Amino acid sequence: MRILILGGDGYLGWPTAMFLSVRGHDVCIVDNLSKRLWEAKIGVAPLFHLPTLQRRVRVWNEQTSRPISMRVGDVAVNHRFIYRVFEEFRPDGIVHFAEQPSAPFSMDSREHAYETQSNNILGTLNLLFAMRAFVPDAHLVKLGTMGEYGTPTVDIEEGWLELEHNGRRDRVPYPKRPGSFYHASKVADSVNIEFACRSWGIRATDLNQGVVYGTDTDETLRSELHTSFHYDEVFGTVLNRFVVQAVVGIPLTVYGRGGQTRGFLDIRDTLRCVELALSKPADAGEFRVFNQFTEQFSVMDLAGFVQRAGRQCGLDVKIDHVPNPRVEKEDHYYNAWPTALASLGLQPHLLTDETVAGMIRRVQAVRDHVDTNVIYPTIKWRQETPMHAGLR
Ligand code: NAD
Ligand code: USQ
Repeated sequence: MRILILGGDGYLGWPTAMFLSVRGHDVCIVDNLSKRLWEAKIGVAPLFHLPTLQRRVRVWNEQTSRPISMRVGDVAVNHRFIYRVFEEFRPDGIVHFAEQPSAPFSMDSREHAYETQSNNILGTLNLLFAMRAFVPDAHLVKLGTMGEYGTPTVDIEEGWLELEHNGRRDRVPYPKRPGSFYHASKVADSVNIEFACRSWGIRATDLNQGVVYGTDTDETLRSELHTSFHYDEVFGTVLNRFVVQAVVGIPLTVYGRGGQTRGFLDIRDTLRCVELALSKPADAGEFRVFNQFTEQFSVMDLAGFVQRAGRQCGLDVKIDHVPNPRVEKEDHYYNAWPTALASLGLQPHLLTDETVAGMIRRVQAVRDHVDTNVIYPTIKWRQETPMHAGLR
């Protein structure tokens, strides 16, 4: 299959590109390197030194018989660029990771909320028009988020809800209640993609993915091919952050009471889920939604894993309940199911103390690279960050 990976320089995009290449697909990466610019602007860096995208692709192509191609360009602001890529590469499958992925980033100022929404929503819009113009039969696999649903007091379905109202029935998109301007951008994407499927007959799978954890996949363990792993307050996800905090001896930053419950998955399962979605494309005109996570945990559950695994690694891990910078429920009902991916055959890597101990050992090897100044949360959902107060 000819597969275009948009956002192929990122934490998930780069391992996915290598994973699909190994499995015999013809892979082309597109990225505008904006993540590297955002990192530089706010003063954070991935934990493992990241070679340029050009170098990683060169190293991969030298080491394997399955060359990956790449194009540097912007999906959101340059529709001519993305049209050209579609016209020349003619993908069968498009995996769309190319968005600003951080909730805190989207909440720290008007400027970053605007940048997040324009980048994410308009990028997806350009993509839909490119598909219609050049590959109307191709399959879009779009990375959405479980955070589109929020934390309702009823069960979360997979994208759609059978509704009975005043004696009539309908199948409607599941109600959304995003928890940040970032999560809201994903809701807008879903609305636009569903509309394009209904109107133009496009095939799409919206992967409502939970929070990803993990340092490595089989391919990233090769020299110079690791991925962009973050632990800072902006781009680090919770378990990845906790592992790094444990290694450098900072008490785990549990926000508030820590009863916040989410769906989680191992980075290796992200790759497999994308592959499964690509292998069984949506029908023409179908907007298919998969909940992409493997287990539900509360933040305190995760802190428990890190404490136990830390003990195995000789670390005395403490927990700190820091004031919650976000507006979110800290103790709530949460019941969602990842039924579709399981029925396609996903065999998940479930979280164990050993998985976390493995992450701890990997981080211990680069302990000196950790910048402890970027860990504590400063971006508050209710207040403007002082750094950005002047940027209105
Ligand atoms: P990432 O920031 O590491 O990767 C995104 C990549 O897209 C970056 O390399 C960036 O430079 C590129 N990009 C952004 N805007 C672009 C544009 N306009 N044109 C071209 N390239 C652009 O993020 P990630 O953690 O790998 O997440 C990938 C996707 O998965 C995102 O859409 C994110 O919202 C979604 N997601 C991530 C997680 C998670 O826990 N990491 C969970 C659920 C969903
Ligand atoms: N949290 C802590 N302490 C921390 C960091 C986070 O208690 O140090 C809590 C948060 O308050 C939240 C939960 O952990 O309740 C998850 O936070 P997160 O930063 O790991 O995840 P989130 O902001 O939701 O975003 C991440 C990815 C995003 C993806 C989303 C999936 O950055 O790209 O869309 O996970 S989901 O959460 O299912 O929407």
